[in-house]
Amino acid sequence: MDLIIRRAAIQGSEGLHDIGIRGDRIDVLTPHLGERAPVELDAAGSLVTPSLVETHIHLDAVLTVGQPRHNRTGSLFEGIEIWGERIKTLTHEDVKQRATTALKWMLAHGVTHVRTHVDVCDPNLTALGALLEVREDVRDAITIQIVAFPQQGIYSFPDGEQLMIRALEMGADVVGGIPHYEWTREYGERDVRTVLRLAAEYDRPADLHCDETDDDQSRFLELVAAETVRLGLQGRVTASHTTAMHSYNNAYAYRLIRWIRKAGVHIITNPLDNSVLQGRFDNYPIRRGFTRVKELLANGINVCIGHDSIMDPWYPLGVGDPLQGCFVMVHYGQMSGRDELEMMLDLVTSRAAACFGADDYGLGAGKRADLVVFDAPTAVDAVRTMAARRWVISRGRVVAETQPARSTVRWNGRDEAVRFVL
Ligand code: 17E
Ligand code: FE2
Repeated sequence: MDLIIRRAAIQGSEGLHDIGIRGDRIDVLTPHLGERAPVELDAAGSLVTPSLVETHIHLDAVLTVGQPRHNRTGSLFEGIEIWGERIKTLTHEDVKQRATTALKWMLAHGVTHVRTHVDVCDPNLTALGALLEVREDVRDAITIQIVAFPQQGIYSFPDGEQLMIRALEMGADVVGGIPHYEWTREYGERDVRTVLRLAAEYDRPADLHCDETDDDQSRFLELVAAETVRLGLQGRVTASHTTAMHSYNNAYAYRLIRWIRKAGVHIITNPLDNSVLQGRFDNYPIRRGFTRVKELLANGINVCIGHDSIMDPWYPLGVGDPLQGCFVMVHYGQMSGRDELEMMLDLVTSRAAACFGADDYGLGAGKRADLVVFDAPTAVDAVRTMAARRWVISRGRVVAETQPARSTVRWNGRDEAVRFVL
């Protein structure tokens, strides 16, 4: 063995396990591994999971908060306006530097797979050029998928369709879209049809920003599902945000959810951004503008959580930790039932990996050794305490390490450690 993780708690298994890693693969999981390895990590009863998968982030925009100005209304639309100004001053180095910094933050939180949108509404495709290089630079630790994302619309921006095609020719991995933001309903329909046609023609997955609005009349997801079925793309298509679903009437939502299931469309919800972006045009009571995660899951649809933004025109906070999305979702989506809490981590691990199409992912012999050791004994504790990622392993190598904070209280004249676990 090259690396052994000892005394790991594993979701769904009784007792502790040793995990033996040879090269970039998990070789064996067993209660006790007799042999030694040059690197041995003692999980000491802490949770070990497959690494985290970030399915939705805008790496071209990360760390631009306040440039050239802050978002005063907090709306998605002001965010897009500000970004439309900032994109004009993008340089290759600027994008590479910010994206790389954010990727390091994510890696330290256990993320080894990242799907990033990159705005292609730029005749120079500056950000795309930079992120294609970043994708290669980080390949040994992080697998990146780049989505050609038409932020201003495919038909509401000059030569939008040509830019999408150029981006795919240059090497974008995934076809993006934004039907609800196109100038008209008809342009929005063309947006969806084009995205899925390109996905079929170029044999790439599709991931559209879809119905990210509080407008209950924004109903492009049904067309995404229909075109997915018509073109035989089941399992290869993702709809991100889908916040309008919050506001649909129940009869319509019922029908739509059955249709999404039939089409095998993955749904990505972005609790961090959408908790602050949605409902900005409401008087009290203010809608949450959150897609129907409970119902989607109950109907067998694959749902995962994306971060969306780190310190950009849409969301001024963030440290690149997918667990923050889980934490907010528990509250905002009222997913505090015991079963819900226990599966929350899956929305940034196994479910996210299914959406991403990650190869050889999981905790089993023969799978790639992409793993996280949490400073917490269970998945619920990990989300509750936003536990430090003690070690992150990518392709069998330790790529990040965190020293957890240790608290003591002075209690009756003595120092006493406080661990925040039962
Ligand atoms: N662009 C968009 O259309 N929606 C978002 N939530 C972000 C960028 C972050
Ligand atoms: Fe997004």
